[in-house]
Amino acid sequence: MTKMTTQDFMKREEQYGAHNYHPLPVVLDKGKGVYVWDVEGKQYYDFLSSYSALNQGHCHPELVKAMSKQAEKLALTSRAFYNSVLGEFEEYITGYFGYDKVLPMNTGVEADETAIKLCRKWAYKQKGITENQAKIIVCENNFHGRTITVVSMSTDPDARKDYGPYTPGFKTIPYNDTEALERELEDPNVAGFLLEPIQGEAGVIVPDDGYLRKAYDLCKKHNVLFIADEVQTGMGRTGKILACDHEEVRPDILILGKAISGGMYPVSAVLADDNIMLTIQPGEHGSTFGGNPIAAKVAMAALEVVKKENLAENAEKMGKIFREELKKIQSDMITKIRGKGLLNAVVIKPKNGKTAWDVCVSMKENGVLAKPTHGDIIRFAPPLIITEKQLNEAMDKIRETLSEFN
Ligand code: IF1
Repeated sequence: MTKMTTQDFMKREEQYGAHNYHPLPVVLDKGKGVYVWDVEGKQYYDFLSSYSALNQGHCHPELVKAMSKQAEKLALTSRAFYNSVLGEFEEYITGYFGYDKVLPMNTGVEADETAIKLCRKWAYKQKGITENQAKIIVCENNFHGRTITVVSMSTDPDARKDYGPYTPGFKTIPYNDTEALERELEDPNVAGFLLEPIQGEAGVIVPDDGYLRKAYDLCKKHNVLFIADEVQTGMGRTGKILACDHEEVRPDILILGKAISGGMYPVSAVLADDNIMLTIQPGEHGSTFGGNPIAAKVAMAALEVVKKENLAENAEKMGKIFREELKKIQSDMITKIRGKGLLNAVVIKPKNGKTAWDVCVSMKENGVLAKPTHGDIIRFAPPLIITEKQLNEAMDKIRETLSEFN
């Protein structure tokens, strides 16, 4: 049996897998901490962290242990029965974030869908909006996942084209624009405002200081729920446990995913207080795997690691160094640098026909993995455990890569 090459692995996926992604030409085989290795044994710095699901790093020993231990004991019960782990997780995570209750799901988009359902239930049963008239305000260039309802809120043609008919009940306003929000809030049928505290997929769009606080206050003034999607920005990524913490905003509905499990297992969650959460009664929402024992144990371990290893503080410190070092790079391809904590992005101007994609392929050759979004933006999001020494070494590789295009 001859050893398979990188090409062999890629060809096989091409042949048998749907073509809903265009991956960078690298085949990963192993991960540990901030590093991944490909099938040819080459080592890379992972500067994507699976879109910020791996804040704790690849295969964190605490998470592997939590997962394997529970997997040998009880993996799944469904919610038809109680189990000995779910309540422990519910008590832990509601205490961690300071909410009355949690509704556990699996993927980020399921948590967004759950938040939309909760918001609508609250609209009809608490706010008194007429049935089927509830509206939720979202922002242009949002990304909240890929189900039909969630892409119905999207303004990105790639995310929504040819998926109609779309779910009604959403109003779109520009991001980082509280006047536009205030105008929309005049409509008494508005039930919620759903946003990312920093827009990830749009290219790490950081709103003005005070935007979250002002938007929250406007929602409260109009009895509208402020719903924060912290699937990508949460778990320490932006230098605080939650991005909303930078402005001491406490969302009415908090949406978590990705790094809530440290990338070890699909776990997501929606947190809210009783007046919102109890609008859903038994039999009105659910999920086969939502809140399963493995998810519960892994999530508790992942949340613990964020605090025990001071990941938010490290993200704040390393993010500052990273942006400072990026700014020193002499390259006319870099037109913008932006971000918060270790969620950063660089806007790349094409040069001699070379684009952000070519920069990412060259960075891969030099041992750093990152991927462009929307063609010209490279997102840099390493695991939050990265040390200054590792950051500097990765920085040297990024610097070297850009100098190749000069
Ligand atoms: C892809 C990026 C995209 C998210 C926010 C909910 C979800 C996501 C703020 C849904 C998921 C992932 C999905 C993945 C690439 C990545 C992503 F923004 F992170 F870069 F696509 F926009 N809310 N983001 O970022 O969570 O259902 O995927 O668990 O779909 O290509 P999910």
